[in-house]
Amino acid sequence: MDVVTKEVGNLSDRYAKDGVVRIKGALTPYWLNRLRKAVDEELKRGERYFAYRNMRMQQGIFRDFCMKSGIGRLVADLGRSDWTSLIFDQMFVKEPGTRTRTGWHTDQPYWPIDGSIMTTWIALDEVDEDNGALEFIPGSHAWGMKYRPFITDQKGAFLEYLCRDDPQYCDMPDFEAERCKHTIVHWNLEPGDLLAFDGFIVHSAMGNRTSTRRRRGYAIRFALDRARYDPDQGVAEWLSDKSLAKGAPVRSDFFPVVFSC
Ligand SMILES: O=C(O)CCC(=O)C(=O)O
Repeated sequence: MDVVTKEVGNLSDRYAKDGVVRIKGALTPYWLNRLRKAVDEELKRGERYFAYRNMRMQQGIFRDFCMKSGIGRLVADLGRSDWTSLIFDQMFVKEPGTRTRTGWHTDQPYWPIDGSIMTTWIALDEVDEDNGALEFIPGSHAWGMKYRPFITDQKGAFLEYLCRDDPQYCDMPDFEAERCKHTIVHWNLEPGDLLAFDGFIVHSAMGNRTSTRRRRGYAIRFALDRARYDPDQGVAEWLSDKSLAKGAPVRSDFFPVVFSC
């Protein structure tokens, strides 16, 4: 059963330029309902905000969605890639009253992959500025900056930098303090809408200041054909794949191809 109810159309140009686009109504009710249930089941583990990841490794709804729903074709079309492979999936649930903003960051410096990664972030609830909308600086994916990874507290606020002496990284400016210097965008989302964004785009997520409206998001990270394995980059040991040489395209048993044209 296909995930998308719409074609990508001319969004590819915008994705290449801005590094982020929204696709309204991307999910069919079939997948939306199944993913919502699967997320609620997963939440029973009671982990911290960032810890719900790699659910795709187990048989079940998450894996089926990643591999069989048709989302790989959407990613390849949008990213103008001949194929796409699955890096990992992750869910982000901001409970009512979680006022902490997820700090401004870029994703890819955490991972051993250079070149193009696309995240699809799927809204499983209504999302807006009150309950944790994601914010982006369009075009920042093309600045050529590799910002230093950092660790955060349980809710996503900055704690301290990692890899302090590694010259491939530079420190991230305080984007929150200098908001007025940048164009910052966010979208209000309906359940089933999808944000697609580049692994190097500068982004953040607002806090959830509501008392009743949980915000569930399901994020999947895909490599495009221009991505290259780089074991010298990143801090996520759990993404290391000894079968890939430095510079190899990111496709293997561990990073399975989801779609190929
Ligand atoms: O959903 C969130 O709260 C943060 C998501 C995010 O930063 C990401 O997917 O890279």
